[in-house]
Amino acid sequence: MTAILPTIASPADLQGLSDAQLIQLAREIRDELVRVLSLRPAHFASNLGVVELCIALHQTFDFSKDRLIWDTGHQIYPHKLITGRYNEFASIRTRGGLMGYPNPAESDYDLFVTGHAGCSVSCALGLKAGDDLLGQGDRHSVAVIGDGALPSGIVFEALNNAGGLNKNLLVILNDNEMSICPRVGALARCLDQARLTTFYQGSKRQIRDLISSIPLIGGVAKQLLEQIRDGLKAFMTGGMLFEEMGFRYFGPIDGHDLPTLRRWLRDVKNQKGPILLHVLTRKGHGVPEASADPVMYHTPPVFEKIGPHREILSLRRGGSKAYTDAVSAALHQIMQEDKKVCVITAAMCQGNKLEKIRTDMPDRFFDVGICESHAVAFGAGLAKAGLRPVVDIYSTFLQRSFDQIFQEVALQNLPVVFTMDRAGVVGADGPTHHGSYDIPYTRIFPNMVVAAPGDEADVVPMLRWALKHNSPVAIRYPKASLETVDRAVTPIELGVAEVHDWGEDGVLIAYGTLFSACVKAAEALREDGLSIGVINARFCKPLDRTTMFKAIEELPLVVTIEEGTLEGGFGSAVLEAANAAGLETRHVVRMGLPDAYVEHAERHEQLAECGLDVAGICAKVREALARTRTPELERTR
Ligand SMILES: Cc1ncc(C[n+]2csc(CCOP(=O)(O)OP(=O)(O)O)c2C)c(N)n1
Repeated sequence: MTAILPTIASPADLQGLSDAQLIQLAREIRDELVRVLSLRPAHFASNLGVVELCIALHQTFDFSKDRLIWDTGHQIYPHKLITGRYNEFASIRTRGGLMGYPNPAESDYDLFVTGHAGCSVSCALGLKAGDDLLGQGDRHSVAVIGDGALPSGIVFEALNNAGGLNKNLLVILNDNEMSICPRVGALARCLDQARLTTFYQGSKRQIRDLISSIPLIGGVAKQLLEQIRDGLKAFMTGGMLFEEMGFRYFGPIDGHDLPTLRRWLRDVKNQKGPILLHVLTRKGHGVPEASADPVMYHTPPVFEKIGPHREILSLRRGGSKAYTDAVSAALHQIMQEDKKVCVITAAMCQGNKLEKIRTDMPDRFFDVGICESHAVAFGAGLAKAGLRPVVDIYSTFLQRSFDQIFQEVALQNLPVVFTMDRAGVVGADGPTHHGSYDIPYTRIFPNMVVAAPGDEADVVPMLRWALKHNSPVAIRYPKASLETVDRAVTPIELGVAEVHDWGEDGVLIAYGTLFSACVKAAEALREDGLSIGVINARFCKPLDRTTMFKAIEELPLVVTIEEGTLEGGFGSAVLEAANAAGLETRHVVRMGLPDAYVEHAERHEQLAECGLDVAGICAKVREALARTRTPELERTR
């Protein structure tokens, strides 16, 4: 049989294909997903689940002019495969290769670079309103959103706005009953109810047929029948919520049946006003192990495949322990000891490795869904009630809660602990997922304590310390394997840095887990005959002014190092404090993430690219010393 997928240069090539050929194409797309994604961790089950939906959408609409937004964007691989990127697909999530998310730089079929959940309906509605204003009202606008992303607050803001504007907008609810973990909350129950009532489609058609088959009734009688129909429809489907918000609700329909999908898409395509089409899919569809365990196969480790039915032989699990493991284990231990400690996750139980806490202490474990803003305000409520909440959210997703960190937590000075995982560069997920900005966005608020463990040895004491402290504390740590710097660890004290080594030619002040790279760099520089000290800063706020100022006043070179943006970060905090104290700071050099988006690649490649590996730190010290030792500078010092 000749392969079809390699012949699809653009969605236009789908048009001449028969149903049998389209079913073959779906099979080939799944085979390609299995082939490439067995080689590296990537979003797997979600992509397997949307193959038919993706084909049907591209057959029904012309997205070279119509608008298509995949919410979050992690399920965009089939779309990439049929929008001209088949030949590059094997490069996905590698340095210089395709991004694992939508990327307009790759294709006109991708409209926004995304990776955070919940904005599809807003963006699709904005595009529709913009196109209408610019006289391009014939462009259709479609948002595809999962049932995991649906409960995000912003989605309801968008639905509300769309219902009010009454724009022609198609929202496709891709309901696979899963977020990364099983979906949670009341909306989940509402969608479950809709699943149970698939007979509704038939009933509706029967009622519609009945209405149109009674030509003699008109006016009031017809209106009455229509009202009964609408009432029945809402009652039977769980679609009531959407109907109340001004959407017309259709479905639920089978999202793996191509002809059905196409028929419904064609049907709703030219209807007026906001439409919600409820599509039922199965995460991991087509790979038995993935559909049986969609949590594991959301982003599985490297795996081996066999057989005609894509059975997965084995997963390469394991690997070294990460900071996430250390934090979740410490939290578990502390929660066993102190019944006031609670943990809140925003749909990242698996990513944050909180499963054991969820099982062992379900009453103090809260998965609020992909609702980071709510998670923080909810944590504030718990704290106000007298509990000790830990809000465990990735640095990048906590950005969603900026205002709640300010108002509900910092302004009230409530003892909420933020554990900010994935702070720093994260590797293959790329710019949407790097935790680049948490230092600036937490350190600007009065009352906040902003801290970072220097290594594994700091993790437990810092967390214990934070949970005894009576104001908000934000603790950051990266997506990295645990490292320990060999030393006599000093106790955690508010605003006190740990001086590992003082040095004569200069000092490296590490904020966070680059501490270990700094120690290695100092050792390497010793071979150049340089005496470079290392300080484990531990706190960005309050800053250890005594130690920082002593270093600045006494040493010829001070290098601050952080795995966060240089704009407003730890180095900036040091410079601001030194400036306020009237210190000379020309020999203070800052190292961190650039004022640019760091592309997807392996984490070690990104660190090297940003000069934040051992070689980069050494190079910076040599370069800075060469500069500070020029006669010109010597004179002015
Ligand atoms: C703001 C935000 N929080 C958390 C995540 C992490 N995340 C990625 S995909 C996902 C689940 C999405 O579920 P759903 O929308 O139902 O899509 P599915 O994977 O089931 O197709 C989560 C929680 C994210 N991308 N963005």
